Amino acid sequence: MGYRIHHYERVSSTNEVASKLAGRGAPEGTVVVAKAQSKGRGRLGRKWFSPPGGLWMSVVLRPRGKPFEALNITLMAGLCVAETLERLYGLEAVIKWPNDVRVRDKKICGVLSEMRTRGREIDYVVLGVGVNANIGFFPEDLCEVATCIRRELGREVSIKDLMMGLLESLEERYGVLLREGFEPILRDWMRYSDTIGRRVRFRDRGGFVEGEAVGVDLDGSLLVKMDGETRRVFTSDYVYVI
Ligand code: BT5
Repeated sequence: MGYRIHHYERVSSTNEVASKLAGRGAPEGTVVVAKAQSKGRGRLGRKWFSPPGGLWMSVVLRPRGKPFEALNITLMAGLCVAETLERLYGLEAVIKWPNDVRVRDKKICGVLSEMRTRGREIDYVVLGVGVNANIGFFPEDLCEVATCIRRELGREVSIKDLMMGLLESLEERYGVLLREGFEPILRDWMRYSDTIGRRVRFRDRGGFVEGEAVGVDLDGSLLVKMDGETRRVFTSDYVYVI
Protein backbone atom coordinates (compact mmCIF):
# COMPACT_ATOMS: atom_id res chain seq x y z
CA MET A 1 0.00 0.00 0.00
CA GLY A 2 2.85 2.42 0.72
CA TYR A 3 2.63 4.78 3.68
CA ARG A 4 2.73 8.53 3.87
CA ILE A 5 3.41 9.48 7.46
CA HIS A 6 2.36 12.81 9.00
CA HIS A 7 4.08 13.52 12.32
CA TYR A 8 2.62 15.87 14.92
CA GLU A 9 3.72 16.96 18.39
CA ARG A 10 0.24 17.12 19.87
CA VAL A 11 -3.23 16.77 18.37
CA SER A 12 -6.74 16.37 19.77
CA SER A 13 -7.00 12.81 18.42
CA THR A 14 -5.08 11.21 15.58
CA ASN A 15 -8.35 9.57 14.49
CA GLU A 16 -9.93 12.99 14.19
CA VAL A 17 -7.04 14.39 12.14
CA ALA A 18 -6.90 11.29 9.92
CA SER A 19 -10.68 11.46 9.35
CA LYS A 20 -10.39 15.06 8.23
CA LEU A 21 -7.58 14.18 5.83
CA ALA A 22 -9.51 11.17 4.51
CA GLY A 23 -12.61 13.34 4.05
CA ARG A 24 -10.52 15.61 1.86
CA GLY A 25 -9.41 12.67 -0.22
CA ALA A 26 -6.16 11.54 1.44
CA PRO A 27 -5.12 8.22 -0.08
CA GLU A 28 -5.00 4.83 1.54
CA GLY A 29 -1.86 4.49 3.60
CA THR A 30 -2.00 8.03 5.00
CA VAL A 31 -0.71 7.78 8.57
CA VAL A 32 -1.16 10.33 11.33
CA VAL A 33 1.06 9.94 14.37
CA ALA A 34 1.34 12.26 17.36
CA LYS A 35 3.56 12.36 20.43
CA ALA A 36 0.55 13.19 22.59
CA GLN A 37 -3.21 13.59 22.27
CA SER A 38 -5.36 16.00 24.24
CA LYS A 39 -8.62 14.21 23.42
CA GLY A 40 -7.60 10.64 22.73
CA ARG A 41 -10.72 8.60 22.40
CA GLY A 42 -11.81 5.04 23.03
CA ARG A 43 -15.01 3.33 21.98
CA LEU A 44 -18.49 4.39 23.01
CA GLY A 45 -17.38 7.88 24.03
CA ARG A 46 -14.68 6.66 26.43
CA LYS A 47 -11.41 8.53 26.96
CA TRP A 48 -7.97 7.28 26.03
CA PHE A 49 -5.06 8.41 28.21
CA SER A 50 -2.42 9.61 25.71
CA PRO A 51 0.62 11.33 27.27
CA PRO A 52 4.03 11.51 25.57
CA GLY A 53 5.68 8.08 25.52
CA GLY A 54 2.97 6.16 23.67
CA LEU A 55 2.47 5.25 20.04
CA TRP A 56 -0.70 7.12 19.07
CA MET A 57 -1.34 6.48 15.41
CA SER A 58 -4.13 6.35 12.84
CA VAL A 59 -4.05 4.86 9.35
CA VAL A 60 -6.46 5.67 6.51
CA LEU A 61 -7.66 2.55 4.69
CA ARG A 62 -9.94 2.36 1.68
CA PRO A 63 -11.04 -1.24 1.22
CA ARG A 64 -13.24 -0.36 -1.74
CA GLY A 65 -15.76 -2.83 -3.02
CA LYS A 66 -14.99 -5.19 -0.15
CA PRO A 67 -17.68 -6.41 2.21
CA PHE A 68 -15.64 -5.73 5.34
CA GLU A 69 -16.88 -4.21 8.50
CA ALA A 70 -14.81 -1.87 10.65
CA LEU A 71 -14.80 -4.76 13.11
CA ASN A 72 -12.77 -6.94 10.72
CA ILE A 73 -10.16 -4.21 10.57
CA THR A 74 -10.17 -3.87 14.37
CA LEU A 75 -9.52 -7.57 14.87
CA MET A 76 -6.81 -7.56 12.21
CA ALA A 77 -5.06 -4.66 13.95
CA GLY A 78 -5.18 -6.37 17.34
CA LEU A 79 -3.52 -9.38 15.78
CA CYS A 80 -0.81 -7.18 14.23
CA VAL A 81 -0.08 -5.49 17.57
CA ALA A 82 0.05 -8.79 19.46
CA GLU A 83 2.47 -10.36 17.01
CA THR A 84 4.60 -7.22 16.79
CA LEU A 85 4.96 -7.13 20.59
CA GLU A 86 5.96 -10.77 20.49
CA ARG A 87 8.35 -10.42 17.55
CA LEU A 88 10.13 -7.23 18.65
CA TYR A 89 10.18 -7.70 22.43
CA GLY A 90 9.31 -11.31 23.15
CA LEU A 91 6.22 -10.22 25.09
CA GLU A 92 3.43 -12.72 25.54
CA ALA A 93 0.44 -10.74 24.32
CA VAL A 94 -3.15 -11.88 24.11
CA ILE A 95 -6.19 -10.28 22.51
CA LYS A 96 -9.40 -9.65 24.31
CA TRP A 97 -12.27 -9.39 21.85
CA PRO A 98 -12.67 -7.09 20.14
CA ASN A 99 -9.96 -4.51 20.58
CA ASP A 100 -7.73 -4.93 23.63
CA VAL A 101 -4.23 -6.28 23.55
CA ARG A 102 -3.14 -7.40 26.99
CA VAL A 103 0.07 -8.47 28.66
CA ARG A 104 -0.05 -10.22 32.04
CA ASP A 105 -3.73 -9.45 32.20
CA LYS A 106 -3.27 -5.69 31.80
CA LYS A 107 -4.21 -3.55 28.82
CA ILE A 108 -1.22 -2.44 26.77
CA CYS A 109 -3.03 -1.39 23.59
CA GLY A 110 -6.46 -0.36 22.35
CA VAL A 111 -7.78 -0.18 18.80
CA LEU A 112 -10.50 2.11 17.49
CA SER A 113 -11.67 1.75 13.88
CA GLU A 114 -14.08 4.32 12.54
CA MET A 115 -15.78 3.85 9.20
CA ARG A 116 -17.35 6.30 6.78
CA THR A 117 -19.66 4.90 4.14
CA ARG A 118 -20.93 6.41 0.93
CA GLY A 119 -24.17 4.72 -0.02
CA ARG A 120 -23.49 1.06 0.60
CA GLU A 121 -19.78 1.34 -0.13
CA ILE A 122 -17.02 1.99 2.35
CA ASP A 123 -15.51 5.41 1.67
CA TYR A 124 -12.76 5.00 4.23
CA VAL A 125 -11.84 3.41 7.52
CA VAL A 126 -9.65 5.22 10.01
CA LEU A 127 -7.76 2.61 11.99
CA GLY A 128 -6.56 4.08 15.29
CA VAL A 129 -4.06 2.21 17.40
CA GLY A 130 -2.75 3.27 20.79
CA VAL A 131 0.15 1.32 22.28
CA ASN A 132 1.54 2.16 25.71
CA ALA A 133 5.26 2.14 25.03
CA ASN A 134 7.21 4.22 27.56
CA ILE A 135 4.52 5.62 29.84
CA GLY A 136 6.00 7.22 32.96
CA PHE A 137 2.92 6.97 35.13
CA PHE A 138 -0.74 6.06 34.81
CA PRO A 139 -3.54 7.91 36.59
CA GLU A 140 -5.05 6.15 39.57
CA ASP A 141 -7.95 4.55 37.73
CA LEU A 142 -5.60 2.93 35.18
CA CYS A 143 -2.73 1.98 37.47
CA GLU A 144 -3.98 -1.54 38.17
CA VAL A 145 -5.50 -2.26 34.75
CA ALA A 146 -2.96 -0.84 32.30
CA THR A 147 0.67 -1.57 31.53
CA CYS A 148 3.31 -0.42 29.05
CA ILE A 149 6.20 -2.02 27.19
CA ARG A 150 8.79 -0.29 29.36
CA ARG A 151 7.20 -1.59 32.52
CA GLU A 152 7.14 -5.13 31.12
CA LEU A 153 10.71 -5.10 29.80
CA GLY A 154 12.36 -2.84 32.35
CA ARG A 155 13.82 -0.66 29.60
CA GLU A 156 12.81 2.11 27.19
CA VAL A 157 11.94 1.13 23.64
CA SER A 158 12.12 3.12 20.42
CA ILE A 159 8.65 4.33 19.46
CA LYS A 160 9.83 4.67 15.88
CA ASP A 161 10.91 1.01 15.71
CA LEU A 162 7.60 0.00 17.25
CA MET A 163 5.71 2.07 14.69
CA MET A 164 7.68 0.70 11.74
CA GLY A 165 7.31 -2.88 12.99
CA LEU A 166 3.58 -2.44 13.40
CA LEU A 167 3.12 -0.74 10.02
CA GLU A 168 4.98 -3.59 8.37
CA SER A 169 2.74 -6.16 9.99
CA LEU A 170 -0.38 -4.14 9.09
CA GLU A 171 0.67 -3.89 5.47
CA GLU A 172 1.13 -7.63 5.23
CA ARG A 173 -2.08 -8.57 7.03
CA TYR A 174 -4.16 -5.99 5.19
CA GLY A 175 -2.87 -7.41 1.91
CA VAL A 176 -4.05 -10.87 3.00
CA LEU A 177 -7.41 -9.42 4.06
CA LEU A 178 -7.93 -7.85 0.62
CA ARG A 179 -6.76 -10.89 -1.34
CA GLU A 180 -8.10 -13.78 0.73
CA GLY A 181 -10.74 -12.30 3.00
CA PHE A 182 -11.07 -12.44 6.75
CA GLU A 183 -10.77 -16.19 7.24
CA PRO A 184 -6.96 -16.50 7.38
CA ILE A 185 -6.78 -13.45 9.65
CA LEU A 186 -9.35 -14.94 11.98
CA ARG A 187 -7.46 -18.24 12.11
CA ASP A 188 -4.32 -16.48 13.37
CA TRP A 189 -6.33 -14.15 15.60
CA MET A 190 -7.75 -17.20 17.39
CA ARG A 191 -4.26 -18.24 18.46
CA TYR A 192 -3.88 -15.00 20.43
CA SER A 193 -7.43 -14.77 21.71
CA ASP A 194 -8.07 -15.21 25.40
CA THR A 195 -11.81 -14.63 25.03
CA ILE A 196 -13.01 -17.86 23.46
CA GLY A 197 -14.14 -20.35 26.07
CA ARG A 198 -14.73 -17.59 28.65
CA ARG A 199 -18.01 -16.39 30.14
CA VAL A 200 -19.14 -13.02 28.84
CA ARG A 201 -21.83 -10.59 29.83
CA PHE A 202 -23.53 -8.24 27.37
CA ARG A 203 -26.40 -5.84 27.11
CA ASP A 204 -29.68 -7.22 25.92
CA ARG A 205 -32.85 -5.14 25.86
CA GLY A 206 -31.96 -2.87 28.73
CA GLY A 207 -30.60 -5.61 31.00
CA PHE A 208 -27.45 -7.73 30.95
CA VAL A 209 -27.29 -11.42 30.10
CA GLU A 210 -24.50 -14.00 30.25
CA GLY A 211 -23.22 -16.77 28.04
CA GLU A 212 -20.09 -18.53 26.87
CA ALA A 213 -17.97 -17.11 24.05
CA VAL A 214 -17.59 -19.96 21.56
CA GLY A 215 -16.16 -18.27 18.49
CA VAL A 216 -15.98 -15.28 16.18
CA ASP A 217 -18.00 -14.94 12.98
CA LEU A 218 -16.64 -13.76 9.64
CA ASP A 219 -18.02 -10.27 10.25
CA GLY A 220 -15.98 -10.11 13.48
CA SER A 221 -18.94 -10.48 15.81
CA LEU A 222 -18.57 -12.66 18.90
CA LEU A 223 -20.55 -15.91 18.96
CA VAL A 224 -22.02 -16.47 22.38
CA LYS A 225 -23.79 -19.63 23.45
CA MET A 226 -26.63 -19.28 25.90
CA ASP A 227 -29.58 -21.51 26.70
CA GLY A 228 -28.93 -23.77 23.74
CA GLU A 229 -28.87 -20.99 21.14
CA THR A 230 -25.88 -19.15 19.71
CA ARG A 231 -26.13 -15.38 19.52
CA ARG A 232 -24.02 -12.90 17.57
CA VAL A 233 -22.83 -10.06 19.73
CA PHE A 234 -21.44 -6.77 18.50
CA THR A 235 -19.17 -4.22 20.14
CA SER A 236 -22.13 -1.88 20.65
CA ASP A 237 -23.58 -4.50 23.02
CA TYR A 238 -21.21 -3.48 25.83
CA VAL A 239 -19.59 -6.87 26.16
CA TYR A 240 -17.63 -7.75 29.30
CA VAL A 241 -15.47 -10.82 29.60
CA ILE A 242 -16.01 -12.18 33.10
C1 BT5 B 1 -10.02 1.51 23.18
O1 BT5 B 1 -11.27 1.87 23.60
O2 BT5 B 1 -9.33 0.69 23.72
C2 BT5 B 1 -9.55 2.24 21.92
C3 BT5 B 1 -8.36 3.11 22.16
C4 BT5 B 1 -7.82 3.67 20.88
C5 BT5 B 1 -6.77 4.71 21.11
C6 BT5 B 1 -6.12 5.16 19.84
S1 BT5 B 1 -4.76 6.19 20.11
C7 BT5 B 1 -4.69 6.65 18.46
C8 BT5 B 1 -6.13 6.82 18.01
N1 BT5 B 1 -6.61 8.16 18.27
C9 BT5 B 1 -7.61 8.17 19.18
O3 BT5 B 1 -8.19 9.20 19.58
N2 BT5 B 1 -7.87 6.91 19.56
C10 BT5 B 1 -7.03 5.94 18.88
P1 BT5 B 1 -12.09 1.14 24.75
O4 BT5 B 1 -12.12 -0.33 24.48
O5 BT5 B 1 -13.38 1.87 24.81
O6 BT5 B 1 -11.23 1.34 26.04
C11 BT5 B 1 -11.22 2.57 26.71
C12 BT5 B 1 -10.89 2.29 28.17
O7 BT5 B 1 -9.53 1.87 28.31
C13 BT5 B 1 -11.00 3.52 29.05
O8 BT5 B 1 -12.32 3.68 29.53
C14 BT5 B 1 -10.01 3.22 30.18
O9 BT5 B 1 -10.61 2.36 31.14
C15 BT5 B 1 -8.95 2.40 29.49
N3 BT5 B 1 -7.80 3.23 29.08
C16 BT5 B 1 -7.75 4.54 28.75
N4 BT5 B 1 -6.51 4.91 28.38
C17 BT5 B 1 -5.74 3.82 28.50
C18 BT5 B 1 -4.37 3.54 28.24
N5 BT5 B 1 -3.51 4.47 27.79
N6 BT5 B 1 -3.93 2.27 28.47
C19 BT5 B 1 -4.75 1.31 28.91
N7 BT5 B 1 -6.06 1.49 29.15
C20 BT5 B 1 -6.55 2.73 28.94
